[in-house]
Amino acid sequence: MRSLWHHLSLLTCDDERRTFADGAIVTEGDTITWVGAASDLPAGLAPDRAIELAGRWVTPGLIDCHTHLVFGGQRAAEFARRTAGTSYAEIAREGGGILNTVRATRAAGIDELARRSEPRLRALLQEGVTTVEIKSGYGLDFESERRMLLAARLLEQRLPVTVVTSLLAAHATPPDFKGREDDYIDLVCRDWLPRFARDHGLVDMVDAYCETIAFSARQCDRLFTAANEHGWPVRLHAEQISNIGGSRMAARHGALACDHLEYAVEEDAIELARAGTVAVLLPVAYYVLADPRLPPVDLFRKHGVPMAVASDANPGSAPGASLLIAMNMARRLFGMTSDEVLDGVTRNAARALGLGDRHGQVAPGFRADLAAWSIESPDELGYWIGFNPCSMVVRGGEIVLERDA
Ligand code: DI6
Ligand code: FE
Repeated sequence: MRSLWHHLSLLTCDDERRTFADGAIVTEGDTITWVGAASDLPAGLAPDRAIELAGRWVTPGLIDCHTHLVFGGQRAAEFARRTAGTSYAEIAREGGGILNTVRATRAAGIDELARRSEPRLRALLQEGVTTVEIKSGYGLDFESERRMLLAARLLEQRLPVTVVTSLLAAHATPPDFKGREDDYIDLVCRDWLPRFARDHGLVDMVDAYCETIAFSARQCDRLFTAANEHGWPVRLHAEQISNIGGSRMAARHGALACDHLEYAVEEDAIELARAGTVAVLLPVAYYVLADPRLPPVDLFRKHGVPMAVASDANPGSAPGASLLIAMNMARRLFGMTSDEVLDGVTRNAARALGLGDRHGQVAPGFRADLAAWSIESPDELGYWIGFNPCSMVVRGGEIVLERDA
C-alpha cells in the first residue's frame, strides 16, 4: 500500500538534519520511499490513501535505547531511605537495591512480568516511542533471566513497539556467588551464553554493569570476549559512580554503546569516539540518585562522540517510564541542546542499538516509524514536563495510536 502523509511540518533527523515547513512523506508498506517539501512531490504519485496531519510536526518514532522495563515489585521504601540520606551504594552493599528487585522478579512468572510491565511500555508508546531496548538483569539465574527476556518478547506481541533485548546477567552478583564474582562470570560465559545462543532471537546484545559495586573491567572484558565469539554486539553500564576503566575496555570491543558515564574522563571520550561507540546519557538516574557529578558532555562534543538520551526506566534509579522527561532533564541538567537531544532519541539511539541503517530517521529506505506532535516548534520536545503533546504514532506505515493532545 502506497500512503501519502501530508499537511505536516517535518523534522527528518536524517544525515543533513533537514526540516520542511510544509513537508510530505510517501510510504510503501512499512518503508519510507520519499521525503521532501510538499511542492516537490513527484507528479503522478497515485497513492492508495492520503493521511492529512493538520499541520502537526512529524519526527521519527522515538527510540528509548536503555530501559530495565521488565521487573517485579517496586522499591519505594528504598527511595524514602535514599531521600533521607542513605546512598544507593550503601543500600546495594546491604543486599538491597538490585537484589531487592531480583527477589520480586524471581517470584513472578512470564505472564505476570509482562502484565506488570505492559503499562510502562504503553506509557512510552503514548510518547511516540516505537522502538525500545529492554534488559534482563533482575533474574541472575539462567531460568529467571530467560523469563525476563521472554516477557520482553511477549510485550512486543502485545503492543506495537519494536523490542530489542539485552542480556544483563552481569548486573549484580547473585547471593549464592557473593565473593565469587569470577566464578559467576565463568558460569555465564561457559554455560549461559551457549544456551542463549541456541534460543534463537531471544538475545540481541550483551550488556554488563562495570562498577566498584558490581563487576570489574577485567570481568566484563571476559564476558565481552565470549559474547563476541557468539556474534553478539556488546554495550556497557560504565563510569556511573566511579571510573574503573569500563568505557575504554568497551571501546576496545567496539561496543555499540556506553551508558551513564558521569565519571568518564577525556581519555575515555577519545577512545569512545575512535570506536564509534554511542554515549548513552541517563539524566533521570542522575537526578534520582542526586549524583554529584555531571557526564562530560563538552568532552563528548569536542571529540565527536555521538550522544543518545534514554529513560533508564527501572525500579531503583529511574522509577517510571518517560522519555520526554528524560529529554527535558538532558537539556536542563546536562545542558544538551534541543538538536542534540532530538538526535539522541532518534538517529543516535538507533545506532546504540545497531539499527542505525533502518531506524531513527525519516528518510527513504528507513522504516516508516513516525510520531506526530501537536506543537508549534520541535523545541517543545524536551520542554514540557508531565504534559505529552504526542497525538499520533505510526509504526511500519500503520497508524497504531491516536490521542488528543
Ligand atoms: N544502572 C542503573 O541505573 C540501573 N542498573 C544499572 O546498572 C539501576 C538498576 C536498579 O537499581 O534496579
Ligand atoms: Fe541501566
